[in-house]
Amino acid sequence: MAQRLDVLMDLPGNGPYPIFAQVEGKRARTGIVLAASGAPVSRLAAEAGENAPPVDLSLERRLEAVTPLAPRSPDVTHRVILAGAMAPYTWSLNGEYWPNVTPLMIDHGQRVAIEMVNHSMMAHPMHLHGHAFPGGRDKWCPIRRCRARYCPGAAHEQPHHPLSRHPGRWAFHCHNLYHMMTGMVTEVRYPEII
Ligand SMILES: [Cu+2]
Repeated sequence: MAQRLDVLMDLPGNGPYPIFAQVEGKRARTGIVLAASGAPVSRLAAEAGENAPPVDLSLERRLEAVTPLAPRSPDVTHRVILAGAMAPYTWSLNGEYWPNVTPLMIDHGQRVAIEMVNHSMMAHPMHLHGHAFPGGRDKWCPIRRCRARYCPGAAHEQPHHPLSRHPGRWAFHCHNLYHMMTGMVTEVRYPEII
């Protein structure tokens, strides 16, 4: 949920090449068909043959940047604990619930690492407004994306390095809106913004 990838690829021939997105744990799917003009496109089933497996980080683990994306080590690191449960149905960042939160302060021009540790049993597609996660120099998430998914029970920490260059007050929240509505929102703030 709430993931987006920008992908550039070369396709041989005229197609068609169906690109599906399948619902986690279900057969339902949607998608697009890439095909050259005039190429035959046949009708495709609305459901896949099998349920999609649980989403994990196995794809991210296979990805590797051709060249390092982060030009330097982070200047500052913020750690964010993702927590919550089904009963009571509340979800928090660093034990805080919006709007009673402590902003993550960053300075203009800094390279910032946000280490997210998921202490809950749910995945959380974390979304930072106004910035991108270009990834680090290591294999973790070396792709440019605007959201980062954090899977349940993740003991690992994944550093991301959004470059701070857009002064303001920016929402940083779980993109499962039903989590966000219970308070799973914090703020990334530049000091010049009062
Ligand atoms: Cu969430």
